[in-house]
Amino acid sequence: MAGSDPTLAAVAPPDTVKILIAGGFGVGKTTMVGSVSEIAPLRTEEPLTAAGLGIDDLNGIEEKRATTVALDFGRITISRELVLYLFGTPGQQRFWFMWNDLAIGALGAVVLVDVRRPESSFAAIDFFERRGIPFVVGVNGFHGAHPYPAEEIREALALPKHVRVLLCDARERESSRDVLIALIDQLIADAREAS
Ligand SMILES: Nc1nc2c(ncn2[C@@H]2O[C@H](COP(=O)(O)OP(=O)(O)O)[C@@H](O)[C@H]2O)c(=O)[nH]1
Ligand SMILES: [Mg+2]
Repeated sequence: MAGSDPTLAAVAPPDTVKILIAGGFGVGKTTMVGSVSEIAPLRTEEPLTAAGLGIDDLNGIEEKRATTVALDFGRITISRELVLYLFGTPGQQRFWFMWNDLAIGALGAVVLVDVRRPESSFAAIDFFERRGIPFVVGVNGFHGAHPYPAEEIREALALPKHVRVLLCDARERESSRDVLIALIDQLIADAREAS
């Protein structure tokens, strides 16, 4: 019987889970998908051009040269049983119409926050809260600096107690992976509670 053959069980395909990487414009979504993905991430970036002038708010992110126009896509294997497919959402307001489609089938999300402009991620937090999609908050410390403890950021963002807040560096694979693992822990805890 196939089901009882341990060699077959060992090669059973892993569960695949769709996760969104969301947050405001320039918070490090593309960077995170790129640092953590084990396949060359699919990027749909366009150079920031005059067309976005006055539309895309570049305040505080003057170093930003490209922007995601559709999505970033990456993959990370967490264990033999679990593979995450990562979808980075476009951050600018003019692309938010895509978020509903991107959210279909997503089990959870990481909302990235730029510690210097936390308000740019309010809309993303609101989006997942309204839809009841579980999320964790990753606080991307630009220049590796974390001036505020996680609890202070939780308060600033008016996040409920159950939402985990993690300080991270989107450029670092390990750090980005830790944020995703915290999300998986959250999803497992939610599932246990519900059953
Ligand atoms: N210094 C620093 N730069 C970062 C960090 N994360 C992202 N960046 C840079 O900030 C800019 C915006 O990041 P990006 O990933 O494109 O943001 P997105 O709009 O959320 O996809 C890019 O130039 C990144 O290289 C970080 O942790 N530290
Ligand atoms: Mg991007």
